[in-house]
Amino acid sequence: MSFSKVEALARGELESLQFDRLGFTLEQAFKTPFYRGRLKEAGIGEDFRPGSWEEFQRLPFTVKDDLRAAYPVGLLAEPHEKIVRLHASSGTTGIPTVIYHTKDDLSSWAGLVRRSLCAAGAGESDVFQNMMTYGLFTGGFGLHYGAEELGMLVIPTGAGNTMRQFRMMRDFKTTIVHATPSYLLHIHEKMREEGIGREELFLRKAIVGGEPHSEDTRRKIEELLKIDVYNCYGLSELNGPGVAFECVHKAGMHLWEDAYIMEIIDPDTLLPLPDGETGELVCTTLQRNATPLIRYRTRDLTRIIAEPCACGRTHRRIARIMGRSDDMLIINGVNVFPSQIEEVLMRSRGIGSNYQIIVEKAGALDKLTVKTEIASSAFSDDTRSMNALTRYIKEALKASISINPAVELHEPGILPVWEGKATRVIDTR
Ligand code: DLL
Repeated sequence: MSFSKVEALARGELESLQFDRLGFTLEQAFKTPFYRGRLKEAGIGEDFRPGSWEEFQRLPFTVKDDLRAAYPVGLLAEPHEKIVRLHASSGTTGIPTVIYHTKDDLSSWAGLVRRSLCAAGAGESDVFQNMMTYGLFTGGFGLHYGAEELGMLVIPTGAGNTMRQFRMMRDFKTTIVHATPSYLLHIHEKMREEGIGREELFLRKAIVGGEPHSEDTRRKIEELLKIDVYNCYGLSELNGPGVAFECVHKAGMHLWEDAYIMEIIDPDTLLPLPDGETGELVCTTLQRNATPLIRYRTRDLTRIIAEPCACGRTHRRIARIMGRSDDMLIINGVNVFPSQIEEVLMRSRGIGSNYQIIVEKAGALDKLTVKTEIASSAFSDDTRSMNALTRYIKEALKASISINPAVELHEPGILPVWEGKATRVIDTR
């Protein structure tokens, strides 16, 4: 066994560690303007320390919109001098959600990632090529430091520039890559197109995450690229990648329960569901100084696998994410809310009120097309002015959602009209 004692604590010990650390989280939470108000509203005093799961459930939930409302510093529990980094992700409107980190926060995150990579069979002789975007998105930086801590040689290529990725993989004998599943499929297509043989590469494993994918997709990547693929789950609000990770048995992802309390709730009644039933994953942070989160509703649908795992780790697993309980789209790993697109269209002069958002597969990648009607007053046969309007919408969308959509403008009255609830999003992936 090559894992630390905390990964194999007996259930009772793990739970008492959780309750201890929950005390710390509540202490931190009371330092933030947001939770001071929210906990007071819920009748929770500063000395409240749950001693049972029933008591724990008295704590209120936190949702993404709360983070938005608390922007920029309402959820900050530490003085400015202690903060060394922040990450942000898109919200339902232009206001991002922001998570701050102290040095200790980054170090515990790196520790979780290190153990995750170990669980997937990575070691210090591996060469790790990180094909996830480095930036406000947590995919790049998230695995980077844990991979270094494990002692791997880390190549921070970031996303895209596929020909350069090949060169790096070949010249530095990359053995493990980290990417979205769709990018790995794209890599395979590109290899075929460019005549790059599998034998030129030294790959043995891939870590995939950041977007939903099925067991069939995993199998397809494994067969096409002849590598061993591991699922990695996370979200920026809970650090990023490394919240839950598959071990070599690939039978669900161990969610690190010394760092998070996990619950599965019914998204309608908000009541907890028993292990094995599918519902929404809710997590409470246990080790975070700068931005503690209490009962954060991830909107991701999954179930808890409580049976012991053959690897010997006692942290319970979650099943592959089955979907979301909100309307967030994940397009090539980037989170997009339909409301962000609507907002751009509705504030653009010359655009009518009917539109459609089409998400489909184009090869291995996702393609986003925004079809919108032109306002009757603005419609003209002059292609130059219509092209300028298309360009304007494209750029405004790119600025808002960080991805480049195809934009189609239509004459008024062309797109389907909805009598009831409009189906704006057509996702055929
Ligand atoms: O996607 C963090 C991440 C990066 C995880 C790289 C793994 C690898 P966000 O941009 O905040 O953070 O998006 C989080 O992406 O709530 C899920 O809906 C989805 N997601 C992330 N990983 C998986 C996965 C990063 N393995 C949202 N399977 C989450 C299915 C996933 N969905």
